[in-house]
Amino acid sequence: MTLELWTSPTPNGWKVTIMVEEMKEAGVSLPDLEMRTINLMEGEQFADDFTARNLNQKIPVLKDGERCIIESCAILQYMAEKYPSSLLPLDERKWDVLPWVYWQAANVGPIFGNKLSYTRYMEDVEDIKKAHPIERFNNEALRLTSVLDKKLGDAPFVCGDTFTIADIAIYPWVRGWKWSKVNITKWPRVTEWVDRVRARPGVERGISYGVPKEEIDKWSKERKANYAKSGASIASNQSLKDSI
Ligand SMILES: N[C@@H](CCC(=O)N[C@@H](CS)C(=O)NCC(=O)O)C(=O)O
Repeated sequence: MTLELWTSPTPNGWKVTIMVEEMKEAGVSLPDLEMRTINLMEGEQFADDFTARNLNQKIPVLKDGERCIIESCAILQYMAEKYPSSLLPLDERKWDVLPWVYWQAANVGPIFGNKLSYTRYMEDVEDIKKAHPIERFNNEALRLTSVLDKKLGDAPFVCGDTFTIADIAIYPWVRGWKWSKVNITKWPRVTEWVDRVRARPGVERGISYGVPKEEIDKWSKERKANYAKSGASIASNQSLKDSI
């Protein structure tokens, strides 16, 4: 049965495309995968066909038969459990990994995401109104980076010697530190981990989804402007409704 992934080239979207490519690297034979890029700037996430798959109207969403799985980290866990590999142990050792996937979903994504929004996407908001959220989200992003540094210790990956879905969940937000202006360079173990994860062929293919090869790590001016425009349309209060 074909898997259908509706996604976009964004940090939450890249988690799943990295997962797909890392599963291939781990020797999993996946069913056919049909990918559809959702244009967030055009508001395709609010269309009826998208809402039927994800009431929360956000990418990514995976459809497997009649089941739609929403939330990037739930998709990582779903795929890891359905197609076993080294990316998640399925015995009790999974509890060394899953809490760090939840940690990402509850902390790293929202905090780095909010920092990014206030730093890059809210040009129309006066600086004085942005100062407090920028400071707060920046400080919390730095605190989370220091937690990641401690968790890594001297190990190559978040949960020890093996690359797992915890690395896949955390990496896409942390790798964008220059774009979100969260200065992680005080923690060399974190920057080395970013480089180590980036060097994996599966990660390279996963993050190149929707991005030309020469722009994977260094966006052109046009791409930056496009992301800023798309981010601004998402960050604007117009897209916040009190019902769907
Ligand atoms: N917690 C969700 C967050 C999903 C999310 O915020 N996706 C963004 C793109 S990275 C989105 O679809 N934004 C569109 C919008 O807010 O209208 C997950 O991890 O899947």
